[in-house]
Amino acid sequence: MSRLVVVSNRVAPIDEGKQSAGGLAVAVLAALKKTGGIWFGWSGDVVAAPPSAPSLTPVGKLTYATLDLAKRDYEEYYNGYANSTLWPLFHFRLGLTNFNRRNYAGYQRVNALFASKLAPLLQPDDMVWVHDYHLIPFGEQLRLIGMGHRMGFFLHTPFPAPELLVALPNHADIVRALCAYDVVGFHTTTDLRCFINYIRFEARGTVTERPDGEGYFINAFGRTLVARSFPISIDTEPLVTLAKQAARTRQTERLRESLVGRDLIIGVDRLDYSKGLPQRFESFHCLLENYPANRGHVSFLQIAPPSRSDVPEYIAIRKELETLSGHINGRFAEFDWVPIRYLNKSFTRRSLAGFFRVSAVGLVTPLRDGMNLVAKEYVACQDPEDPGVLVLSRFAGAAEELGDALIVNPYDIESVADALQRALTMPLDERKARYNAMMEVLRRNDISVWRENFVTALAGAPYDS
Ligand code: GDG
Repeated sequence: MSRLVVVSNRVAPIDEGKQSAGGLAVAVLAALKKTGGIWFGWSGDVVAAPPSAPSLTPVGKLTYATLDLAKRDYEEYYNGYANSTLWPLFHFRLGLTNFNRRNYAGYQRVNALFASKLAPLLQPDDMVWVHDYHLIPFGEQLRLIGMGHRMGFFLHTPFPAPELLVALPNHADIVRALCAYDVVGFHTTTDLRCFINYIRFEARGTVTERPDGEGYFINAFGRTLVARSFPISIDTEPLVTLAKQAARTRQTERLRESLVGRDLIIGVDRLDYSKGLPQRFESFHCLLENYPANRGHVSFLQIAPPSRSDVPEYIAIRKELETLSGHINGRFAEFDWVPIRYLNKSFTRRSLAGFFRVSAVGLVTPLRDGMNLVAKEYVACQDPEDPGVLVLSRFAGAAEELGDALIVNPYDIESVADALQRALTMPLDERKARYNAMMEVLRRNDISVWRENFVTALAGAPYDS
């Protein structure tokens, strides 16, 4: 079996006892443990003079290989091109997309630097699996220095419609870099279609459906590769078990007691403008305006740990949410009831599982999201005998699979309020039917299926010959 080498922007050596490991880390680790290999990327540290070689931490058959970033690289590559150019553009937010040549050069420079540091660690038969928008040029850079390995890339964000992508000054370079991989994976068929449309109509490449139906052969920029959707998922069964246990913890009990018979709506998101939080707060406001019987009887718990706090747009959205929650609470709160509980901090996975289980409604309303794992986690954490209802944005990748949620348009504030009212009053039979249908999907496609499908597609490379 070939060794797997995983490359992602952040590598956090995982303390397995810790509850905070996210789904991706769990999935990647399981694969790495099976095949042995390397997990390579940024350490998360910014230093004045980064060491020239990666720091290597062997754990069994797996080696963590991490590099520190210089301040300038952190600014140009990470805060700059990755998070101020590609992230907003890939989330269809042209108005928030900042472009300058300095950041683009920094992005290319760090990708080339990282590729040159990984190359000496590679063995001939290794498969290299690169993750996310920070590292699109990584594979091309590896090829430029003579690495002929099988290389795959998975995009965790949406892929933008070509009409938006062409606004990026170096769009052709970015797509050419994607075509340096042997397999390019997206969450949804919508993302895949956007990529295919770019290849057909902008790059003038050819696209042929694979005879086995598993994606498409792409011929472009002098290469042949496979493009396919691989909807990421969660570690379903362990989460079901965790939620059952978490239902009885002291913390979950305290949350339940604090509700004194009221219903809880829950949202859990990184504090990011892609998650539609202002619109979500407005929708809850609208629920209280249009359905006044909910006043004093329904609370909304929004957990939003801060992220990317150095980027101005993230500072702005934080302020906006503070103003909005203050305004809504000021308007409706009573001496014994606060409508919005807005928390800028993170909780353990166990705590979140307990909170999800207690909540009558999971409110997941991104304006655009690659998949959105919270939607899937909320469903998996429900009590099968008395499940809550998921209200889900049509613009989350998860909506392609979770059609039994109440699907909403997050821009349409009043219709989201209507959906919340419907969720809060939904009969048990309907709640169960929807829950069972969604659990069927989550059991069929869990995180191991996602990982196996991608690794199998990569093992079949090269597709050139
Ligand atoms: C990107 C894409 C795609 C959140 N708060 C806490 C916490 N979380 C966990 C959630 C979930 C994860 O973080 C967030 O995943 P999402 O998928 O919802 O969103 P992004 O962070 O934007 O992820 C997204 C994903 O990559 C995977 O490809 O689905 O579209 O944007 O697991 O539970 N975990 C803990 N405490 C918190 O307070 N422990």
